[in-house]
Amino acid sequence: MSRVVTSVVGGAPADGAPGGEIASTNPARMSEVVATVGLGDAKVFVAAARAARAAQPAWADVPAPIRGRAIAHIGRLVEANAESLARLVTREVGKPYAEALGEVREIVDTCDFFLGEGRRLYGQTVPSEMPDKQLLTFRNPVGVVSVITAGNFPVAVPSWYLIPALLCGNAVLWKPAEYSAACSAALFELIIRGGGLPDGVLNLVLTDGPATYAGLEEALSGGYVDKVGFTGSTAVGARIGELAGRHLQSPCLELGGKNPMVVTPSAELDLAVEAAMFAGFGTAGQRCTSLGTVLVQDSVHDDFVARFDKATRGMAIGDPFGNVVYGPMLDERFAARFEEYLGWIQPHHQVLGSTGTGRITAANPRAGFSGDPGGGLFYHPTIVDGLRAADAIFREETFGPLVGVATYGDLSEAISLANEPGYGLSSAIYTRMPDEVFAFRRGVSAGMVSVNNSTSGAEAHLPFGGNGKSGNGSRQSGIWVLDQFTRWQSVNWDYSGRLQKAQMDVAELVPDESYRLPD
Ligand code: UN1
Repeated sequence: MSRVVTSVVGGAPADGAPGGEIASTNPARMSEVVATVGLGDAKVFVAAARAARAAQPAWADVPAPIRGRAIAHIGRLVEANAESLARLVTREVGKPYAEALGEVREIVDTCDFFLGEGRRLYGQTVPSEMPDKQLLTFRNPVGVVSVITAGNFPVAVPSWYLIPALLCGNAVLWKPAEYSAACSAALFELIIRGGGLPDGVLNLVLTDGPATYAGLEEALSGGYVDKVGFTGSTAVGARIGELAGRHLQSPCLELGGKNPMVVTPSAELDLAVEAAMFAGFGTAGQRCTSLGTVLVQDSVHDDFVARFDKATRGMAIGDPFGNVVYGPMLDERFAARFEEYLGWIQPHHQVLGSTGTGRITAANPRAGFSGDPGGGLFYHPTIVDGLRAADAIFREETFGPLVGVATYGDLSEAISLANEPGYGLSSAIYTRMPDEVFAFRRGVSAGMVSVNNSTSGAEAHLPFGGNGKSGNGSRQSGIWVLDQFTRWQSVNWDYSGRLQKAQMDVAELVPDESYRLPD
């Protein structure tokens, strides 16, 4: 069944499609249209920001524990609709159904965490340096938050922004990826209905990249947006950061990754192989936390690569409603870009992992493929061994089912290779040695470190975010994201009946500095 989706501004669906109409298709069966998307233009973006601006003060007046109740109800409604939302995720972006269910679970986990935050959202009472004076801190909502998200996690990652932003008393406009518009419209509906949200508190904006940028620029200049959250590529994140910076705002940026996994001689190799497969090829390698390069110590390289190659050749790929490790690419533009990355393979590389490279077709088959590859955007898993630090495949994110392998001698070399590409999102180390764990944790530039686990699969209540080309140091999830969606206000209250001047009118106790203990 195909549906029609449009922007929703101030509670009303936007008229027409000033930005044009596009079809969001099933990447496993490109002939199947999942939704017809009526795109808005920059004006729609600005109208949504203004609607949010108008709705925000009344929303901030709703007591935080009551906003927490709204989040609780959203979580329950998402849970009640988990299977149909997961099916839609699988149909629209091709994520295997088990993973899609996990993605929906992540929304519920996020709601479960923040429903209680409505009863906390603590400030502090702080002692003053003067008598009859109290110091207090309050968290105030930022105001209007504009959230721009990618389609590889079309519902979970948006919830990391939307749920805490709403809980904190902000109004939001959400611009999801066009190719996951049906999933976004479904989540939007669940949040609005589950939360009983007043019109304008959450707005949905469906625009393409240029209209989004133009709309954001205008909304920032007009003073209708106070905070930007963006998940997507490093290149676009840099532009968004530049734009927000011009308005003295620090955005919450969650960008790309070139996530390393270090395999040391003490590693349990089969466990490391299993993790490399899940981290490298799960979601067809299209997570920001996907494994980029395995850094294997010289002495275990051949053994690791032989096992990794064998396991990858045996991996199930195909229909995402089946029992597969991965299905199709998200969308045609990701498939096209992945083909460019495959063009970076050089003669000094050894390509392993499948019966071919590139798109899986009848003429370029993958042994054991489940279903008919013809109509979908399915790609061979590709292991590229023999990477050198100067290679593009080593240095750049290669969003798709491609894992590089390089070797190292000692751990300090592994750490410097891990940091070399300049990203810093996730990382992993396989070892049994505690000293190696702590040396790696300390030396790696990543915001997230897994020990004997995959680079992907972060839990919903730990700080999530990166450094360097992966982000500007902002963190999502758990208590840490509250600092993105609130601003601290400090209050001092003097009831002494006189003007007490800080630093000047303070009592001084006189120490006897010359005192020494008798021998
Ligand atoms: C992303 O790819 O943008 O840790 C987020 C993970 C997921 C989130 C990934 N929970 O892989």
